[in-house]
Amino acid sequence: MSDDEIILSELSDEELVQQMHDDLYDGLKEEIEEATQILLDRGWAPYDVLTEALVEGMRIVGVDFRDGILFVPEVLLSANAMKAGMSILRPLLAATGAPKLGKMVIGTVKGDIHDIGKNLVGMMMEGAGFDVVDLGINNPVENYLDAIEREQPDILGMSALLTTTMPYMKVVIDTMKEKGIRDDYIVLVGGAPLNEEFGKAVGADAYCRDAAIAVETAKEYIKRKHNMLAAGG
Ligand code: B1M
Repeated sequence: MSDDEIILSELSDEELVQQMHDDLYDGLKEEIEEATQILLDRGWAPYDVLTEALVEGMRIVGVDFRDGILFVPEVLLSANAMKAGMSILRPLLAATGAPKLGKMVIGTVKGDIHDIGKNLVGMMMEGAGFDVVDLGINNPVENYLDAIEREQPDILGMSALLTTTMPYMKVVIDTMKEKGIRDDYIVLVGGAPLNEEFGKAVGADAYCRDAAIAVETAKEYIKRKHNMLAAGG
């Protein structure tokens, strides 16, 4: 059977999720949009659609990209399809009515144009009740500094997906230290090649493995900040 003959709405949930992995792999934006909507209409929680269908699909793309089976143009199509699905989920994830917890400025570091993970973190943070200011991709240190001065956030978030760009996080944090403003902000970092040790080494408050952990970590640090302020510290 060719893909054209598959009627997405007739597939079982399991088959549909499998089909979404295939469609993401093939960069089929409209199919991803349709299937995302079908799962939502069937009562799936937006977070489950996100993680089980879209993020898992992108993980599979990543494996074949690494192994030289997929190339940049194909992966760009996958990324576009993923973003189309995410844009359907975004308002649903953001509409939790959670009380405002704080503000985060987030951006991908200089030299790096990967933004799917960062966008996902932004969406989940919004959903948890944070205001999010997204600086986009390829941010030099000046962008972060301008944004924190302008926005006065509680949290600075940085994302990097390349081993060649992740050291730039240290440049940003060191510059904040030089200016004497490092301790005024909670600094959270994330991205596939990072780990906890790296987060500590660059002077971040915490490394966040995924978007859900970023939310938990942000809440935890905001709570600590409020407790310190209440104690007069
Ligand atoms: Co790129 N790429 N890519 N790529 N790409 C990777 C990262 C790679 C691991 C692929 C591979 O070889 N397996 C590899 C990096 C190897 C390395 O450095 N060790 C790689 C490479 C090599 C490259 C190029 C150099 C390829 C080339 O040109 N030859 C090039 C670099 C461009 C550049 O940035 N200068 C490149 C380009 C691209 C595309 C443009 C084609 C596209 C990006 C499109 C886009 O983002 N708009 C792309 C993609 C899609 C990927 C993979 C396949 C998928 C990334 C992704 O979106 N994952 C990726 C393979 C992989 O990661 N396994 C790969 C899904 C996303 C939900 O996960 O981003 O990890 P992730 O985010 C997670 C967590 O990491 C965390 O939470 C997120 C959600 O749970 N997180 C944070 C992320 N940021 C956070 C910030 C926080 C907290 C948590 O702040 C508080």
